[in-house]
Formats: sequence, C-alpha cells, structure tokens
Amino acid sequence: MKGWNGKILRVDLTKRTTEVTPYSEDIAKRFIGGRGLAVKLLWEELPQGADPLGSENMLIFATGPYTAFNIPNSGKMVIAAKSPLTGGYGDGNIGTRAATHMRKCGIDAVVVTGKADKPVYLYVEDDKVEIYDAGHLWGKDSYVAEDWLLDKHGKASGTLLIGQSGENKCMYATVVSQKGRAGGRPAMGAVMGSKNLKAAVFKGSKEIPAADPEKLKELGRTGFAKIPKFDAFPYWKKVGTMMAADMMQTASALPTRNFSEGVFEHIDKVNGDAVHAATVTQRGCPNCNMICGNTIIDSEGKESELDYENVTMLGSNIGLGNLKQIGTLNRICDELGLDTIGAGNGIGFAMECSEKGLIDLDIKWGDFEGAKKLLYEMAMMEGHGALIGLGTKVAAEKIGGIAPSLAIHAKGLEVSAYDCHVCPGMALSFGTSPIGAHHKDAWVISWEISSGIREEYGPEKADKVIEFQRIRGGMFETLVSCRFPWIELGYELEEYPLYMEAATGVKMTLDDMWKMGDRVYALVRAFWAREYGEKWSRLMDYPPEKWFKYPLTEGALAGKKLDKDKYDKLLSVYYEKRGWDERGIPTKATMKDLDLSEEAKQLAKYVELE
Ligand code: PTT
Ligand code: SF4
Repeated sequence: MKGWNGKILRVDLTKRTTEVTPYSEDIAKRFIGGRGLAVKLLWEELPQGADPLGSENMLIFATGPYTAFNIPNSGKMVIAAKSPLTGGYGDGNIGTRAATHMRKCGIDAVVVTGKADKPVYLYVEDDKVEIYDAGHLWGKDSYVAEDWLLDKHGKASGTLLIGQSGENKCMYATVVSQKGRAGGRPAMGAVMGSKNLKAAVFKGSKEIPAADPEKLKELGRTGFAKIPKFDAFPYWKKVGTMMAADMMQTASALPTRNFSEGVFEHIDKVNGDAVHAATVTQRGCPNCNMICGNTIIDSEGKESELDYENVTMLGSNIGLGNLKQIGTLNRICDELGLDTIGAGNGIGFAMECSEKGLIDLDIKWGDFEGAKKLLYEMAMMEGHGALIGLGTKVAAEKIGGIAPSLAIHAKGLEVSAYDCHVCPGMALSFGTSPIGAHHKDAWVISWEISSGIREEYGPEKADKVIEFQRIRGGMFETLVSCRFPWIELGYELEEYPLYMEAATGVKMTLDDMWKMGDRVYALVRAFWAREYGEKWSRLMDYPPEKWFKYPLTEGALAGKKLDKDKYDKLLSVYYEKRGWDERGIPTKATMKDLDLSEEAKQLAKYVELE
C-alpha cells in the first residue's frame, strides 16, 4: 500500500502487550482512515453491549492517508471509542504533533484496549513501543503533565493527554494536546481515564511512502502558496472562528443563558473584534499556514487560546460578558481536560436549574467565581460537579421535574454554540449528527440564515444537511484534513481527490468521496442501532426539547420556536433521501448499495432490517 502505512499499533493495557498488525487494502480503500477506519474497527472488534468505561472498550487514535504529508492542514487525527456519554459511536478531531509523529512511526492508528493496573503512559518512537509508569503524573493537570513529558522526551514530540476530568471520568472529559488543542467531545477523555492511561507520546522519523512523491510535493507547494492569496485570508487571520460571534448575534442564534435567548447584551465585549484587540499570539496545528487559535492573557495573567465555541459557551451561554474571565474559564478547561462546549452547557444548565429552584445550588447568570468552582468540581466529580459532570441529559433525569426540558443535548451530547429555535435545518444537523449534537458534520447555519427560507422545513434543508455531512463528516473526517481552508477561505474541494491520488495511487472522484462518506455514515448508524437494539427510535434524532417547548425570550425573533410536527416530517424526508427506514436505520438495499452487505447481515441479528 502507498499513502497508507497499512499498520495499526495494538496496545492491551491489561496484559501490557503491544503488537503492530496490518490491515487490508480493502478496508483502506472502502473506509480511507480517521472516522472511517475507527468505525470499521469498532464494528468488527468491539463486542456488542460493551461497557464504554470497561476494559473492553477500544480507544482509537486514527489518522488518514493525508496526515503528515507536507500538504496544507494535514496535522490532524480522529480520537474515537464507544462513548460513555451517549452509548453510541463517539469521536473528535484534534490537530496535534501526535498525529504527524504517529504516521512517521509507520502506523496509521493505535487501538488501546484493557485497563492498566496503575496509571501509565504510552511511548512510541518509531518501532519502539513502551508502557511507562505515570503515577507521578496522575492527579496533575494536562499542562503540568505535558511539560514533564516534553522535558523527558523532547520538545518536538507529539502528545495526547487527559487532565483530572478524564481521570475522574467526568462526562465532559476530552483529550488535549499542546495547551490549546482538544478533541473527543463525547467523553473520549473519560474512556482514556478508565484505562488508567494518562498520556500517549509519539516521536516518529520514518518516511511515509507516497504513490507519487513528486506530484504530492508539487501539490503541497502550490497548495500552501495559494492559501494566503484568498480574499478571505486577512479577515480569517484577524478573527479566525470568532467571526461567527457577530454573525450569530445578528441572526438571533447566539446561545445566551442556556439557549434561552439568541442575543447577548455584552456582545461587543466578546466578539471577534474584542478577541482580536486582546490577542497576544496565535497558535495552531502542525502543517498549517492559516493558524487560527487566538491567544489572550486571561484574568489570572495566563495565556488562553480562544475559539468561537469556547467564548460563547463559557460567555453568553452562562451570561458572562468579561473576556478575560471567559479566557480563565477556557484555560482551566484546557488544564483539566474539560470540553468547553460540554462544560459551558453544564454550567448554563446548572444556572437555569438554580434560577428555577430545581437544585440546591446558588449560582447566578454571569457568576464567574461560581462557574470556576463548578469546573473544578466537575473535573473532580465532587460536590455539585458530581451531578452536573454526568452530562446534562443524565443530570436532568436525576433532578426530574422540568429539568430534562432544560438540558440542551441530542443523543446525550451537548449542543455546540448555535441556537436553533429558528433554524430547522441546523436543528436537523444537530439531530442527525453521527456523534450526538455537534456542528462539525453539517454547519448549515450560515447558509440557512441567509437562504431566504430560514424558517421553512422544505426538502432543500435535508439536501443541504446531507451535502455537508458528505463533505465534512465524510471526506474531511476520513482523509483526515482540517476543513477550514475549504469552508472559510474557499479552497477548492476538487484538490482533495488529487492529494488522495498522489498519496495513495487511488483515483477517486468527488462523487466517489460522497459515496464513501455515505458508507461511513451508514456504518456509524448501524453501530448505534446495534448498541441500542430495540431501544433505538427516531426520537434519538430529535434536537433539544427546549427548542420546541420554550420560545426565544429576547431579540428580534423573540416568541419563535421550532415546530415538532414539521421537524418530524423533515426528518422523514432526510431518512428517505439517505435510504434509511422510518426509524432512521439504513435499509438492506441501502447497505448493499454501499458495499455493506456483510455488515447488514450482522446488524440484522440485533434489529429487524427493512
Ligand atoms: C471540537 C470542539 C470545538 S469545535 C471547539 S472550538 W471550534 C472547542 N475547543 C476546545 C478547546 O480549545 N479546549 C477545550 N478544553 N475544549 C474544547 N472543546 C471544543 O471542541 C479545532 C479547530 C476548530 S475550533 C474547529 S471548529 C474545526 N474542527 C474540525 C473538525 O472537527 N474536523 C476537521 N476535519 N477539521 C476541523 N478543523 C477545525 O479545528 P471535537 P483543534 Mg477539536 C482550546 O475536537 O471533539 O470535534 O470538538 O481540534 O486542534 O483544537 O482544532 O470553533
Ligand atoms: Fe488547525 Fe486552524 Fe490550521 Fe485548521 S486552520 S489546521 S484548526 S490551526
């Protein structure tokens, strides 16, 4: 195989064994890498019904055939497992030197199973694989642990780590790296913690074999040269993802006070201009010449790398309009390994429950000290954090009363920073996202708010969601490549099959890419259906109850909310276009058409297939 290393490092922490195994060309071609490879491995090897926090669960670090080549934005990887937060397929995408080093160690993925009897970290340097003691790092935050690992193994090494939240199996625990990169929102950090795995360190120096190295070099050279020439580049460098803040405020879609309002009175203090004015430096992923992490000095005098999601979920969503304090909450999340989106939802939910007298906690909107305390409690799973840190869905069920209608999640994963009271297309995107509510697969909101049909539930909404899911959730998550050059600058999609061919020798048209994306989506669905069995229903594809039940309270769109019947009809249209049945499960014919006949036979053991 060219382009792919064709090898997976298997680590069994219970037995303390490691082994490098090949995987087939057929799997590489059908599933490409990243999310595709991860879901195929989970489908084949994870026993149905496995406890996500048990030793059987497989924690997968997966790169793709694009990763680490000297081509634009190729420094990312996917972290996947069965999610303890949702009970279904979970993954996240992180930009880190760990991705590029892993590929240069001659492997495409690492699969970690079992559970170490005491805290350990994994060390991989080319062909050398070691499991080292991490007792002295356990209980330390991710910054302290990373500093120690880089001192020991060299500053240029690549790391993946958890903070205390992962150790304590908080359901907002993510995996972090380089003091500002994070990936694995569906509690991938808790899976890592459940294995007593504090970190993984990679140091690779091998050449990755490419099918046409000269062509790839040429494509990389022209690609990097093209990026700064896009018209949108200067604005992108100025505000990065923060550009979404003013856009969402204008559209009444900025999550405010636990997704009750779509506008925030302090927007000018927390928008792109405000972050730009406070920026002291920029950070980013490897192999990128459009780096986008804007770093400010927070209220405690420390550096904090901000993105739109972080600022909004820890700002307007908890009623906090002080950028430096938001920066502090964000940096604490990075240190503790807490996902800012989950944590911001958890705090907003706690504040609303407190306001309505549903919990015995005095925490008011905008209460910086209260939010900070709750972050630490969630990471330690102590005090009120022991409840809120279970994830808003489970916490709400335990609280009872109207609490479940205040928990902003789909399939158990908290919604990212887009309010959809008046965005049915984006609500469908959250509802049908393969990992629970995440904007990464189909960020259709920017199209929807300017479409002229914003409030409609027509079939074009389902078309748009599917189109984006194919591009973003399919192509970008399997290759694995950052999607920002395309979505933010206008980098041509047609370039990616060229990279694929030069790297692997495999010719794919964009239509082939979309079909591959559909295959990955169908298998992810099959995984959910297999794990949930008869408990699976189309209600799993619903967005949060709040968007149907309580209208927006502020702004130009106050009084508006989603219509449940219309949403349900739109969901049926989406299913039909995907070739899924009325429960949202791919039909036998669809699976056959996507070369998943064997997988369909296996799935039929758990749910009846149409
Ligand atoms: C992603 C989610 C996001 S999406 C953000 S900001 W964003 C939050 N970032 C967090 C953070 O930081 N610290 C923290 N403790 N928790 C955080 N949680 C939130 O996690 C990130 C960029 C961004 S910034 C985005 S949109 C794009 N995401 C991509 C993607 O998903 N796929 C892809 N092929 N390319 C992407 N490019 C962009 O990468 P999750 P990163 Mg992230 C401080 O992982 O689980 O998907 O959640 O990886 O290296 O930090 O780059 O406005
Ligand atoms: Fe990473 Fe931003 Fe560059 Fe994408 S654009 S690779 S998220 S630094």
